[in-house]
Amino acid sequence: MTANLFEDIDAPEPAREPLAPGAVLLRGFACEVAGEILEAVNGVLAQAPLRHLVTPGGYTMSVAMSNCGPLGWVSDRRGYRYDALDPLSGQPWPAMPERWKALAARAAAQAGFEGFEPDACLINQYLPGSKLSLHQDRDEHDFSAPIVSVSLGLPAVFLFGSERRTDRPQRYCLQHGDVVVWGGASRLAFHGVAPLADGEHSLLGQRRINLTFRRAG
Ligand code: MD6
Ligand code: FE
Repeated sequence: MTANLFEDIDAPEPAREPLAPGAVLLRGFACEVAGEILEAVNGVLAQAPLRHLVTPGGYTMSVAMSNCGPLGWVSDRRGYRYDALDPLSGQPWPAMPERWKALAARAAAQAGFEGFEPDACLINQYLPGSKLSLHQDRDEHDFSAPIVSVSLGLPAVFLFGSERRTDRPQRYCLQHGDVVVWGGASRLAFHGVAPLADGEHSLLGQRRINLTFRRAG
């Protein structure tokens, strides 16, 4: 078989930027399906609206959140946890679209985590000024599964440190369509999002939407 230079150009390997052992940034991985994802986001949010959760310490988060899938991440004065019911409605969270699960599994596989089956998808909305303080994702039962994070809309500065809160984090600009996969040795790394800068995105306006897929139960 002759090598075809043009085939390589037509079907490039996604750019894979290692952030740390077990953590990979897949640039533009979700670009092609972004429009379709956003339509489904609107459907989910019509059933389970965005809301500002209160932390156990009594602060109201600047990021607005909702969930879909069998489990949803919630926070209130009693703590952080996953719950099968939306506390606003008392109803189960909306179903996770099959196409989202497939995208998350493909991204995880690209990063070396085969067989990822998310049971929770946290939807985060950032407006200019919204931020997420450094934290670890540690409310899931099983840390062997990675987390897959899809960024849409305005760009954000993602802070990524180590398992020690005191280590100064690295900064990465996450653009529309970028996907971060996070697991293995990095599963408990501290991370956060710097205050969102003003801007206008052609599909999302003055917003950033982030989807994080988890195996929580
Ligand atoms: C965000 N993401 O990007 C917030 N957590 O809006 C997260 O907190 C996060 O991107 C675990 C793994 C990847 C993430
Ligand atoms: Fe997180």
